[in-house]
Amino acid sequence: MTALTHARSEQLSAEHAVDAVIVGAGFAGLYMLHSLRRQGLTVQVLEAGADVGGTWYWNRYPGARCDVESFDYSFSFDEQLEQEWSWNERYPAQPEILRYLQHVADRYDLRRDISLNTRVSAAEYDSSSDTWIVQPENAPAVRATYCIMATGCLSVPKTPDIPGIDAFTGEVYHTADWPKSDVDLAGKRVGVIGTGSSGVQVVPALAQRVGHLTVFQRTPAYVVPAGNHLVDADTEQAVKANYRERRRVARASDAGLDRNENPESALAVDEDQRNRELADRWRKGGLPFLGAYADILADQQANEAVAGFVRDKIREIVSDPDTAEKLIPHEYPFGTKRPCVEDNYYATFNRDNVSLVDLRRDPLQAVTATGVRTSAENHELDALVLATGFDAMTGALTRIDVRGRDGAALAEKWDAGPRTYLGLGCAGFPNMFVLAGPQSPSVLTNMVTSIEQHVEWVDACIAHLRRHGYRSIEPTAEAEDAWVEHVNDVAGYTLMHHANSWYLGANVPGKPRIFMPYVGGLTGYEQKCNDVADNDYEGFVLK
Ligand code: NA7
Repeated sequence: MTALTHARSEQLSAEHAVDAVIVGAGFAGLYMLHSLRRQGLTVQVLEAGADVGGTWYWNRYPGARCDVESFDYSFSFDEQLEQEWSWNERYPAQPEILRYLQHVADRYDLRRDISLNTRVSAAEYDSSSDTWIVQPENAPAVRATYCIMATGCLSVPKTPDIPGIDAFTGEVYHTADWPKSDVDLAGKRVGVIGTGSSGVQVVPALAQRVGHLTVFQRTPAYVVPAGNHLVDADTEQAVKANYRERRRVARASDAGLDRNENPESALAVDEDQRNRELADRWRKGGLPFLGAYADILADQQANEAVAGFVRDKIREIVSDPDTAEKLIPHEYPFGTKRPCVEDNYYATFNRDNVSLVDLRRDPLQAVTATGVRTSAENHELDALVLATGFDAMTGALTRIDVRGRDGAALAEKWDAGPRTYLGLGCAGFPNMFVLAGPQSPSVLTNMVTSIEQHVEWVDACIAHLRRHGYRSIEPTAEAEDAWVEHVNDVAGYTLMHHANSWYLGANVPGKPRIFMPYVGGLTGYEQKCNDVADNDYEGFVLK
C-alpha cells in the first residue's frame, strides 16, 4: 500500500464502498451498470457530465449526427426496448441519441446509482484489500472491488496549439464542448478549423445560419453521402419484424453492422463493373461504401481505384474546379482515416457565403484578436469553431492518475502506446476492466455492438470470479505482450499506417505513433475473448 492509498483508506472508513465502480455514463457505463446490478452487485457510476450520454452529451454542435444507422446504433440486449423505441431518422442526430440514452437511464432506473458532475481524477489499487479507491475531483472517494473504465475513445477534446489562440476576442467553441444554451451565430463571420467528421458535419449546418463561413482545411477528408431521411412506418415495421436477425448479423460481422461486405477484390473486376458497384453504394449511402471490396484497406492499388471514384464525385459536385481540387484528398488512402458520412458537405462549397482556405498552400500563421492570419490573408471573424478532434483512445485514461499494484502509473506503462490484454485489462492493474477502448475493435466498428460484447464478457467474468470465490483477476505480462504484438502485426498488414490519423495518435504532438484499435475484426475478436473465458481465463491470473 502506498502512502497515498494508506491516507485514502484512513479517510474511507466512513465513505462509500460498493462492489463495482464504473467511470462514465455513456452507452458502455449505462449497460455495464444495468448488467452488474442484475447479478446483484452494488455499483456506483461516476460521470463528469451533468447528465448521462457520454459522447452524445458533449458533442451537441449543430449537425452532430451518428454515422451508423439508428436501428443498429442502439442496444440489442432488450427486445422490448428495441420494439418500443421509435427512431425518427435513418442516421440519428445528437439530440435523438441523447434522448434515447436518457430513456434507457430512466427505463432501467439507473440514475439512482449515477453521480453526475463527478469527474474522476485518480484511481488506485490497494493490494492489502484487493480493492480500488477511485477519487473524484469534487467528491469523496469510492472504494470498490472492480474498477471499470467506460471513459470512451473520443472524450478528451484537443485544442490546437496555434499561436495567439487565446488572444482571439470573439467567441470560441470546440465541437466536443459545445454550450448547452443556444449559440446565436446568425449573420456572423464564422471560421471553422478542422475538416474531420465533426468539421464535415458542422460546416453544412453552420453555412445555413451564419453570415459568412470560412473553412480552414489542413487535410481534406473523404466524405461519402449518408442518404439520410426520416424513417417511415413501413421501414420501421419491416426492421422490427426482423430485428433479432439484423442484430445477429451485426454481431457476427467484423464491423458490428451489416456493411453488405463484398468478398471480391476491387481489382478482380473491370473499371465499368467497379464503378457500377461503387455508384450503387454511393447512392444508398453510409459506411457500407467501405464494404464494396475486401481489399480496400489492404491493397494500395485496390484502394486507389476506390479513392479515384470518390475524387471524381467531388469534381462532379463542387462547381468551382479550383475549390474541388483543394477538397480532394491525395495524401492518404481512402478509409485509413475514418471516412466521413454527410450528405451536403461538398455541395456546401457551392454557396456564396462559404469559402475554403487550403492551409497546405496558404499556411495558418496565427490567431489574432480579430481573426485568423494565414500567409496570404487576414480573415476577420466574429466566432471561431474548433473541430480539431480528440486525444483519442488513450487520453481519457491517461489523464486520470490510474495506479495499479505498487503504485505503478498507467500513464507510464502506456508511455510508448497502450498495452493491454484483449483491450480488456492490463498486467499490474488487477480487477480493472476497460470497455471498448484501445486494442479492441471499438472505433473500427459500430461502437454499440462492441460495447455490448465487452460489457457481456466483463459481466460474465465478474460472475465467474464471484461464483468461484476469486478475489482478483489480472492479465499475465506474457499474454499482454503477445496481444500487443498481435494488434501491431495485424495493423501492419493493412494500409492504416499510411495516414496521420487519430487511430495512430498522429494528431497529438508527442504521442507515440502506434495503431491503437484492433483491426482484426469483431467476429474473430469475440471468438478469441470467448475462447479465453472457456479456457479458464487463459492469459489471466485468478487469485
Ligand atoms: P478529427 O477526425 O481528428 O479531425 C480533426 C480535424 O482538425 C482534422 O481535419 C485536423 O487536420 C484538424 N486540425 C487539428 N489541429 C489543427 C491545426 N492546428 N490546424 C489546422 N487543422 C487542425 O476529429 P473529429 O472530431 O472531426 O472526428 C473524430 C471522430 O469522431 C471521427 O473520426 C468519428 O469517428 C467521430 P489534420 O487531419 O490533422 O491535418
